[in-house]
Amino acid sequence: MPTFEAYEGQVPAWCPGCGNFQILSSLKQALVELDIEPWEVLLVSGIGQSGKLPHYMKCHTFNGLHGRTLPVATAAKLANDALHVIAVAGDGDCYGEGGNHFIHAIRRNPNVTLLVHDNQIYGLTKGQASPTSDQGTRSKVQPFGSLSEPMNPLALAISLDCSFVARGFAGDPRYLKELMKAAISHKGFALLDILQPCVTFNKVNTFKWYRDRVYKLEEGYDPSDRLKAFERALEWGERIPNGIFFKNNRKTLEELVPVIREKPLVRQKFSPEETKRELEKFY
Ligand SMILES: Cc1ncc(C[n+]2csc(CCOP(=O)(O)OP(=O)(O)O)c2C)c(N)n1
Ligand code: SF4
Repeated sequence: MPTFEAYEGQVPAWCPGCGNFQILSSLKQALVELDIEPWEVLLVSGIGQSGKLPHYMKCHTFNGLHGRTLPVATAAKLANDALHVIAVAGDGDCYGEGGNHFIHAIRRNPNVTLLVHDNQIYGLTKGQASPTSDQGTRSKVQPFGSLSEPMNPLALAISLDCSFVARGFAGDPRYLKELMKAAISHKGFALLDILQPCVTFNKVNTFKWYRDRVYKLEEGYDPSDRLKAFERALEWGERIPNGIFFKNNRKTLEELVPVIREKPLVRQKFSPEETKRELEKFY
């Protein structure tokens, strides 16, 4: 049986009170409750405060370039489908720098879990407006307020028929842990967007601001109804729904790629001589 302590990594360097702490503890607890051992997990991240999360856990980890979380996670899953591959990203990291990868990972549908620490701000680089910042968000580099419309990652994911689309809140770690368990257990690409207060740079979307607005999708809500899911994903403002918005059963990328359908790459015979011979045909 895995333990919470077995997953403990370095001491976090986040600001005291940051919403990232609850995301970290919820993830460890979710993995323990799913009976997944640390050596069965690969955590992939890009750059940012969210990108540091793998440093604070003990399991396989890969910390890559800003915005490049998903291509790395997809490749790792194709190479070794025995691993639970979990990609973590910030809203800037995933929806800004990595926006194109976000769209195409949804289309490809690898069996990867994506956790987005959505603090509606670029945290590590000191609070510039991000793709999910509300229009009018003021910062040192947006003194007149952000001019752009915010992006709605859930609505975008649903419009692309994403296999699993959910939203959680760092201020409700118990429910967040349950959503993480559902996302990790889902077969196919799973997006869990997590409302994560940045206590240092985002003075609007605070724990209290979210607590006053966040509510759970009602019992009996049907996550297979794509149009209804889209409608609920558009709800933002005085009331912000949390829960599993949408789910479907598409074939995963691993099931579709002919060369790995039977056996993942790590379990296939590798012959450097044969590879050389094949490559020489293209010289
Ligand atoms: C291609 C590229 N562009 C910009 C940067 C600079 N940069 C590093 S971290 C960061 C912001 C991270 O914000 P976000 O992804 O929202 O994550 P957070 O820190 O809020 O968790 C930026 C712009 C970079 N490292 N690489
Ligand atoms: S700057 Fe914001 S996101 Fe980064 S550690 Fe501090 S509170 Fe968290």
